[in-house]
Amino acid sequence: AAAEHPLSGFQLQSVLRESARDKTIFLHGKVSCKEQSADAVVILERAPFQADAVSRLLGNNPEPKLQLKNDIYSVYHLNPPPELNEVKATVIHPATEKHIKKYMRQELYLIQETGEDYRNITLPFIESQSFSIQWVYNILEKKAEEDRIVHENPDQEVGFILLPDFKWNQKQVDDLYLIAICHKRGIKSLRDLNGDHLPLLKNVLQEGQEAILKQYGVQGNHLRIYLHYQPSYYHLHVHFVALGHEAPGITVERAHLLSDVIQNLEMDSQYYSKRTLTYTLRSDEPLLQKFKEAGRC
Ligand code: M7G
Repeated sequence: AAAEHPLSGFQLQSVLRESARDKTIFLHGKVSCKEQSADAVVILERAPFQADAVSRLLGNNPEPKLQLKNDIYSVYHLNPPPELNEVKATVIHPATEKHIKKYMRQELYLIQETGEDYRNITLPFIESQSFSIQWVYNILEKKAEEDRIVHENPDQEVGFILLPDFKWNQKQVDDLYLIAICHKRGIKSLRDLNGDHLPLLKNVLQEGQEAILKQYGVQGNHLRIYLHYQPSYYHLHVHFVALGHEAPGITVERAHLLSDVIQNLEMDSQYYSKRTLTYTLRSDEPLLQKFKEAGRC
């Protein structure tokens, strides 16, 4: 049975992190399959409420249990019907050490990476790593998630694919989350962008907003559209997230608004190869070690 889906053979090793506020738990486990055992990361998340389903939860609830009543205040426990009690499970299997560490809560350090630091420390480090972006190529080559594509501009220089991020269950637009993945290969991150990429970036901004309005009825001024630096995956992609949704990774030191990126490149086409970029690294990240060795933090 374990071969059918990795959840059935999952044996818990440790809780990497949990958040009562976000209703999520991050688990590290082993999955045994054909006498082999591989690491797995499983993220469990309670689904957000859908406005159109709450009347079923309130009106038809057979036996709400009263917990507390005081003056005009009362608290009940409800028993939701199964379809409103969904738990989303994201599975990474087989998971690498880097996946496991990514979800572990750890002390953070702020790095101020100059253009020179990037060329001397960060770039050689990224190039020495083999963190697979096969999932990105699968999307671009229509080998995976083809049925989920919301919009495509097929041009290999200035085109991209827009599709739901796997963080989003697509059931409500409150936590809408899509990613635009550019067709052009070799643009690792924000650092590689220059004035030549403006047509690509403008297409992503313009066509991405239009497609989301058409498909989901969400206006561009209700979207937070940004790139991460550092990203987890070094192939250029842009996050499109509902403005009201506090997605992980929208901190000031990680998210760079696409509209700002475009303006900066319009003012100076070499902007991102020159300026100091600030970001955090976790205490066990090898890149932090490289900065320490170079006496840069
Ligand atoms: P990132 O800025 O490189 O790193 O974004 P982050 O994951 O630390 O934010 C990559 C984005 O791609 C994230 O929002 C992921 O949730 C999303 N993502 C990752 N994978 C492996 C997949 C996938 O297989 N399919 C889809 N649709 N999205 C993914």
